[in-house]
Amino acid sequence: MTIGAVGRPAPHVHRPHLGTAELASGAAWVLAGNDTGRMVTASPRLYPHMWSWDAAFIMVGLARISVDRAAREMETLLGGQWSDGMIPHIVFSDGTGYFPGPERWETGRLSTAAPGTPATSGICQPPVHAIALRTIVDAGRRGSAADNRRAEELLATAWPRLFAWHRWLATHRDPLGTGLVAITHGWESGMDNSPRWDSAYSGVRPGTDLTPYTRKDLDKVGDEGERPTDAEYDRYMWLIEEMRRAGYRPDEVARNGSFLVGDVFMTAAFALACDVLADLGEESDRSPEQVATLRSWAARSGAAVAATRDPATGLARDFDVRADRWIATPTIAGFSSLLCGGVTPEERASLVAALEGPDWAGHPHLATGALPTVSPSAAGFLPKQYWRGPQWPVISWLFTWAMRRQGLHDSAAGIRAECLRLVSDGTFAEYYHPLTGAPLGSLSQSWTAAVVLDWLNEG
Ligand code: 2M8
Repeated sequence: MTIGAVGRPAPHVHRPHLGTAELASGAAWVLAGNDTGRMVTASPRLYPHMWSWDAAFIMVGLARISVDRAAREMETLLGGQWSDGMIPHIVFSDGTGYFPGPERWETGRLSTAAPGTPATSGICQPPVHAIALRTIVDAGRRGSAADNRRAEELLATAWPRLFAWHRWLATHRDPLGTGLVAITHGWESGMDNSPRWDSAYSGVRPGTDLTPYTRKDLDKVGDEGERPTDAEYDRYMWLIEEMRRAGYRPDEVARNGSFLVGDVFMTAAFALACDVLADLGEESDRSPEQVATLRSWAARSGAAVAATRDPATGLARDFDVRADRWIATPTIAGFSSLLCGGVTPEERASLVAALEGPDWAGHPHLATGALPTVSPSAAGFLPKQYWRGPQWPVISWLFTWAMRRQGLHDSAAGIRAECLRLVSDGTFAEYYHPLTGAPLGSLSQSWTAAVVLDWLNEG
């Protein structure tokens, strides 16, 4: 094992350790506190709106409290869906204090597909929503007659909307024609400043006519070392500027935008979600053709992830379409095949061994074995910087959920136990310092509370 940026063992830090009942009530309290009635915002101060993939994980937690409240969250999200099928990455509340807000995106004015209300952003995020629908339907079937009815009603209305969303991705985000889903902005990956995107962002050159802006995130996160840099923000804003000029037309953005990367994690989430949506479709007598289409997208995208495998490490790699080159940075996305399958049993076993091994969750200096976002052995590992190393409980949850579907119960149980140890301080942080277990970013982050609640309520 090589030791990169991590050259020292974790300092011993004393943190509170809540019991199961206290942790569960704390998680429910966070979700209630962030609930505006119309949506559970991603966090109280830093993110006062609804984010697409946060909302999906939040629904998973809400389904443990109230099927109706979880169903309403899905309805709010789908209320922001564009007429072409895209689910935007933000559905804005009336809250202020977040940049870029609706006045920077102006999707209602510039795009023919965006709704006038609610105001939304003009990009998307990983398509994990079918997983949320699955968990709401399951909670309904376990619950009262009223819960069951509510969940089945939601299934009937949401299923075609999610099918349209998946069709949008299959149609507009497959530039190579292989099933590898591409993103047009690093924010679409959900892993905003992951080192996965560094080389692709080096090709994004903000124009001198970039409209000036003021960041608002640094007012809320005291230590700016936990957030992306100003240079990164300039590029984020420039890509939005390009999209505005293209009227957010998806094919034009994919053809001409400065950033286009085949994202293995997004692709794996898509493949998994297609299968989940197909299962739900079969159970509810949806069109057999649409179910078959979902299965074929799942198989194609699962195979596309497997085909990116780095022969040297066995990890999946993103592909920079603009620069025509592989991106082999060792991040958690390298394990994407564990989300969607499509690899041989031997390849899967070696991925699990690597994930649990000394370069990842089994690194001897980690405070807990929750999944780090970058290998602690890698030179680019930055333990407190956002998507460049910290542990995000929601990512561990997604892996455990998907790994169980593939029969990897022991590994999933191990990750769950380590994550619960990490979050037992009750802060429900956005992300955690892998070497000390210290909470970082926003506290009372909804998706952290939601996945903890789900884990704690597992039968
Ligand atoms: C973070 O992203 C937003 C931009 O979308 C931001 O930093 O302003 C990411 O962690 C993203 O994955 C997440 O959905 C969002 C809200 O929690 O915050």
